[in-house]
Amino acid sequence: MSAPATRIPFADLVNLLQRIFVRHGCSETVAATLAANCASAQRDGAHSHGVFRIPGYLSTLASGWVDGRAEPVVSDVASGYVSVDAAGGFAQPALAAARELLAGKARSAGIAVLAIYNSHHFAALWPDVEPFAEEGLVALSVVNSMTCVVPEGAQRPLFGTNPIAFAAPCAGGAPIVFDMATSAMAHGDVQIAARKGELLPKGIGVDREGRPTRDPAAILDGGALLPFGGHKGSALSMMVELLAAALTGGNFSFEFDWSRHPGAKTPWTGQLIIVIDPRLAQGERFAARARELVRQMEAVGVTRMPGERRFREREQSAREGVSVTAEEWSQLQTLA
Ligand code: NDP
Ligand code: PYC
Repeated sequence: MSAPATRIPFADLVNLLQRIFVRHGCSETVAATLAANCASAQRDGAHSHGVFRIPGYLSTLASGWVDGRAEPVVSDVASGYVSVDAAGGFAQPALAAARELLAGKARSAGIAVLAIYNSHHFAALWPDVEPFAEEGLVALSVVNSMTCVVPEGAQRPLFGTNPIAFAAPCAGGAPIVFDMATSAMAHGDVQIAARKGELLPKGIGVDREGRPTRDPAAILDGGALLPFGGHKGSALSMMVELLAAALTGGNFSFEFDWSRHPGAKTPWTGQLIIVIDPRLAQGERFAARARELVRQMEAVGVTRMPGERRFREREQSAREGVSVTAEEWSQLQTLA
C-alpha cells in the first residue's frame, strides 16, 4: 500500500521543479516555464502530465535528445501569422517567446496563427490555451506526438495521441476549456494504469499482434492505441498531423527517430495555435452567448462541463496545497 499523499503549497512545488530542471540541464527561463506548466497540471489533478512526467523529462534531457537551453527564434511572417523555430527545445518556451506578438496580432486582425516547429511537447495542452480565454480571446491548439495510434482501418500504428485543446471566455465565470487526446486514452494514462496493474476499458488498444486487449502493459510493449470514436477520432488525429506538422514545418509523429537517444521520451514535432478576438465583431456578446449556451446545457441536464473537474481541483489545491504522493515528494527532493 502506498503512503498517503502530502499537500504542498503551489509556489513551493514550482520552485522545487524549477530547481530540478536547472540541475538537469535547463536554462533558468526554460526551467521556470516547464516548472510552472508541470506544477499547474499537478495542481489541477491532471496527473498524466503532472510530476509523473518529471523522470521522462530528465531522462530525455540526459539523452541529449532535447535542448533544455534552446533559444526560440520568432518570425513575424504576416499580419496574422507568427512562426517559431523552437531550436530543438520545448514548445512552451517557444509559445512564451511569441505570445505577446501573437495576441497583439489577434487583437488587431481578429485572428492570428502561431506555428511552432522543431519543438518537443510533453505536457497537457490546456495551459497553452486557457490564459488566452482569461484575456477574452478564443484559442484552439493542436500538437502531434509519437507513433502509437492505429488509424481507422489500418494494421499498424502511425498517428500520435495528438491532442486538441480549446478555450473560450464565458461571461460571469471561468472560461470554457476542453483538452483531449484524439486517441481513446492518453499514453500517459496507459502508463499510469500499467503501473497500478489496472485493466483498461474495452476499445482502448491492441497488443503487438493487433488483437484487442485491456492490458495496458500489452499496449505499451509493442501494442498500440486506437483513435477515440473510430473513423471520427482518426480523422481528427489526421487533421492534427496536418496542422501541427505539415503546416508548421515540424515532424509528423512517425518521422523522428529517437533510437540513438536511449531514455528519450519527448516527441519532436510541432504545434499550431489559433487565437481569435471575438470582441472585434461581437463586442462582449460572445462571452454572453457562451454563458447562454452553458445555461441551456445545464437546463437539459449537463452537470459537469469540461474543465470543471480541473477548476474544482485547483480551488482545493489553493485551499489545502497541491496533492503529491509521499513517494513522488521524496523522489522530487532527491532529484533537486
Ligand atoms: P480526458 O479524457 O481525461 O478529458 C478530456 C476532456 O474532457 C477534458 O477537458 C475533461 O475535463 C473533459 N471531461 C472528462 N470527463 C468528462 C465528463 N464526464 N463530462 C464532461 N467533460 C469531461 O483527457 P485525455 O485523457 O484525452 O487527455 C489527457 C491529457 O493528456 C490532456 O491534457 C492532453 O493535452 C494530454 N496529452 C498530451 C499530449 C502531448 O503530446 N503533449 C498527447 C496526448 C495527450 P477535465 O479536465 O475537467 O477533466
Ligand atoms: O499522454 O499521450 C500522451 C502524451 C504524449 C506526449 C506527451 N503526452
